[in-house]
Amino acid sequence: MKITSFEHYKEVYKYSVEQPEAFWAGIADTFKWRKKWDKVLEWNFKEPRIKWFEGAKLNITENCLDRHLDTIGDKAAIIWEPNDPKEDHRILTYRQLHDKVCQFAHVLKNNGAKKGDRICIYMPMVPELAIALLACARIGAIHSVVFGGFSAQSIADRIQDADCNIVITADGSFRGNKEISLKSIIDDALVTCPSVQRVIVLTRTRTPVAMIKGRDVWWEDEIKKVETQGTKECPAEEMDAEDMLFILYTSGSTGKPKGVVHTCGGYMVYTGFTFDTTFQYQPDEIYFCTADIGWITGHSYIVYGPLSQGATSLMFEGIPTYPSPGRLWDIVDKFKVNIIYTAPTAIRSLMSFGDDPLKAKDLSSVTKLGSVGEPINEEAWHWFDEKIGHGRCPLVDTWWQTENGGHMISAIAGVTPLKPGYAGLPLPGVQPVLVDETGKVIEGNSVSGNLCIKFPWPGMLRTTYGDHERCRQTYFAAYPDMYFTGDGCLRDEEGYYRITGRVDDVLNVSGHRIGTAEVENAINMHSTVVESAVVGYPHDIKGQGVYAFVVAPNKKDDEELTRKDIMMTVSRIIGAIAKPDKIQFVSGLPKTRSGKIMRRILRKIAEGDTSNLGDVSTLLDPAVVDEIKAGAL
Ligand code: 6R9
Repeated sequence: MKITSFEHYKEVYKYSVEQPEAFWAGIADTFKWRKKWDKVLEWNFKEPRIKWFEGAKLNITENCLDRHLDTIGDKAAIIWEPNDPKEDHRILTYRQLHDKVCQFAHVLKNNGAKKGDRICIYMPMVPELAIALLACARIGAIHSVVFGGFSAQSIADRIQDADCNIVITADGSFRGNKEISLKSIIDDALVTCPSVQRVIVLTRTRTPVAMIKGRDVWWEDEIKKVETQGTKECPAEEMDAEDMLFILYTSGSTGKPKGVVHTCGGYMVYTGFTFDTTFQYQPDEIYFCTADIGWITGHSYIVYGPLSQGATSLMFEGIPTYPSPGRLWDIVDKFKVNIIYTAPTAIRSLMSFGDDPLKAKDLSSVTKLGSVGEPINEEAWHWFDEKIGHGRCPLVDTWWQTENGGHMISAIAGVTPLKPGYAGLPLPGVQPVLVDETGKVIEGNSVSGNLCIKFPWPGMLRTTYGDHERCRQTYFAAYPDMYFTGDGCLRDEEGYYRITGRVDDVLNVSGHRIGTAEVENAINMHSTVVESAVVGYPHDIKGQGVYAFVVAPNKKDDEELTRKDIMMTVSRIIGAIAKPDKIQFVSGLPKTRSGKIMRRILRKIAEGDTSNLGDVSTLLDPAVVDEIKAGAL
């Protein structure tokens, strides 16, 4: 939706709140439906039960592919830049992408996939990853993408939770100067996953892999079979608006990640609408989102949102600093990128190399900038704005979550005012509220509290896979009739929102959500560890670092080695992304008489702020605090 001015935004926002059903029906009308809805919205946040566009029939891939063929069939849908700049880039037009998705949809069918099946995807950032997602959606199978940085154990947990019958992977992946053997990690995972009947393996790194007879097949061989069959078109499965589109696992305050469920109709409408609105996408623009498809940002803003809007989405296999810290800018220069959407952690990392990597790079094509994943500090905001946007590009700070499906609070590029450090105003249709500890809604401006949303939006999660009660407990039980985000937030004198970070036990490390309980469980698996407590601390590049206090009385003399062993344990159990940055061995943890760990104290110590630890009188053994303070890293 093109919003032309701040005044226009205010009008649209008002209408979207006063007549949400009419507003969203109007947006939904811009999509292609096999059959329109009987009812726009039915909801209660008690159970919760949320249905958007009930009775409507569609297939999201007809919106992302087929409907563009007559108009922009030859436009680039995906531009792919490989990890190694010496390798050729690839361009897939909408027509080519459509054909490849149809072809791979046939591969899935030939391998027994049916509507409603859950399919796990563990792949590098190559176009075939987008093709795999879309092919699942084409036949009505539910994809569950697992980020390439997760361990075999994490993959196994996710496959078992969703009872997947097919895995799509690759021999390996290239990331920077590293080569990761994805298939062998899958092999380890599958030892405990009897539900998996078939593994489809794409060739990427040509590293040797074990191919198990009757279970494993090569992607390329299967494509050849489809070619010999001569089947080209693959009619899209007709889906109900409320049928599941995908599951994506995310961390919360408890140990086990939850499978967030998104559905076909609402998610399509919401990601398409927010992509178009936030970035004010123009038909000839090249849009570059640096996220990985393994996270929600990649799902919504590399694949579904941009493609449903007929955009050109640039996809990058590697990392911003390889082979040099100017790589991202080389890519922007090479493809004359217009819109860059990235994360504060990447900005801070690139900032640390100074201005040299920017020399001789032509960034004049850039018109809009976006940030996502964590609060953006002002220094990073200004650097991005000045050095990359040359002070003439709107920089939108988009706040949202896996559970939200798409942008919730964000400036609209070139339309609503920008405030460094602020996500800004809610997008049309989004109704944020701040509540205090007792659940009372805090009215007015210049206030802060816990951020909730009081009215449904089409992109919101419907359940957590296989455990609806957990969904209710986590998001809808803290405050009656509201969705609780888990974030703290400030609303300034003008009504602009500034997200201050999580108020629960969830860390945000380099924009990745990590539950402290998850990391503690992994650390506690190490044989010499008795117990542990994990907190976050401010980290220059990552935003937050992981600080672990560990009780391991019988550890080996070599503390450094034990630290490494613990790191290795966490890598094996969760993945390298969750490795603690600091491990402090302590003789005991500060606990209350009822046995609760006082994290508040540990957080302060980890932050290096030990001057005022607050009331420690309820502690079982206050002396332990002095010891921990003295040994702080
Ligand atoms: C999209 C995504 C969600 C959590 C969220 C919040 C933090 C994301 C932010 C932001 C401040 C922003 N977060 N965007 N905080 N400003 N622009 O990142 O989803 O991985 O589920 O993380 O990330 O704390 O609750 P997800």
